[in-house]
Amino acid sequence: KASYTDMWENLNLDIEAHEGLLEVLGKFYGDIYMSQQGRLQGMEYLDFVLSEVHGLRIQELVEAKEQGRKIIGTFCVFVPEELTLAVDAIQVGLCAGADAGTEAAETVVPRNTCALIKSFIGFKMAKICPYTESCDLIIGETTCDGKKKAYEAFGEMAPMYVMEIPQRKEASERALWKAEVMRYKEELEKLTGKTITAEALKKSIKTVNDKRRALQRLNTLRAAVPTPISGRDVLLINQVSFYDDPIRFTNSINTLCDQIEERIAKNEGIVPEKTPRLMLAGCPMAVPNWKLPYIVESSGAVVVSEESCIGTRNTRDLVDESAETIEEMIDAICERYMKIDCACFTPNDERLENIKKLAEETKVDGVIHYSLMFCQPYTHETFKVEKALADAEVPMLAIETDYSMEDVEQLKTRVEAFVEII
Ligand code: BJ8
Repeated sequence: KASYTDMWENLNLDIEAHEGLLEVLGKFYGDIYMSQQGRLQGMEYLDFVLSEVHGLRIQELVEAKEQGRKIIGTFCVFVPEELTLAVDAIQVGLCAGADAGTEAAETVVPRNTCALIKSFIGFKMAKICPYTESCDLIIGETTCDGKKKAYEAFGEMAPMYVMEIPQRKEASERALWKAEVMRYKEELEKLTGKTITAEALKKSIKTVNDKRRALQRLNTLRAAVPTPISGRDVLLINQVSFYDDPIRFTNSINTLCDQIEERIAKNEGIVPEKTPRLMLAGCPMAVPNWKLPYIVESSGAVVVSEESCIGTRNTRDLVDESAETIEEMIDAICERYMKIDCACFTPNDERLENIKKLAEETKVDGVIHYSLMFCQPYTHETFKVEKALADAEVPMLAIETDYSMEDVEQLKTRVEAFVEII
């Protein structure tokens, strides 16, 4: 503990504020996670990772930096981890899911900005995120207006690089995306002094695909009736996938999946067979935003799929592994990332098809569409998703909320009423 405090001081964290955050986080985790009955043994790994999320993992990053490796922070699943790994750098997600430093954040971005943006800015301004402070470069991206303008403010506080993300999927925009992927490659090479080789890129494509394959396996297994694992545990797994070492993470998730298979073979579930099954769809839930799954799972339902970037949007598609030259591999990477159905795209009809397909595959009784307050892209798509699901005769409840706990009771009442009618 003492050595961690030294490490946090060296990272220039506000030690007192950081202690406060860890305390709240620990309590929250105890209430939401440790209170669950019949959890799989493999979840102990996730509990350990989370308990050490500001400790051991940060120590690993510090040690990696001492060996000359670079740390890259990201806020969006559009940043190709394959390239980051190919220069032997480490990629970490910086999206934040807690109300912290909000007042400070509101001095540089408007109040009507979504909680996710205010949170990552607040974490930086309050000096409580050791990941942000460890980064050699932070990658922003021109997705929603809120984020792209916030990066202008954030760039005054941290080393930033912004990728241009297309908003449509025509040939001209695909060419733009390829140019941006190449520009990112050059930036990484400049930062690390390394040149990406075909061999390194092939290996990193496999590493990231393996991580996605493990998560796909998990998502396929949890579709069993009764579902073998809680939604909040799977959300945690998805959240940890943005912080942990990718190879270690993949191995742990595959071990967990082996245990899930045993559980399914015995027809055991984490909840009784008749428990209503729900999908959460919409905005990403960054760690420690466990509010909605907890509400759902204490209202007599279980979450069996997350249609979100901290969920299937990030794991559904793989990069084609048959490419041999760097040029072919870059094309394969570009193609895979252009399949992302973020609400920042217009039109974005693939998302509707993907939601209907996932609802069917995971045998849900209903969908909760989740938008963060002031998130224009996802709140707009609420209407379209509702219509598409109505056509497929799947009931939907639309929820708009933020990170505060003030509306928990009110949300619980709405979720309970929804669970009763489905
Ligand atoms: S690819 S979803 S990770 S942009 S909630 S900040 S959209 S106002 S997070 Fe996202 Fe990339 Fe898209 Fe995925 Fe803006 Fe909405 Fe806030 Fe959001």
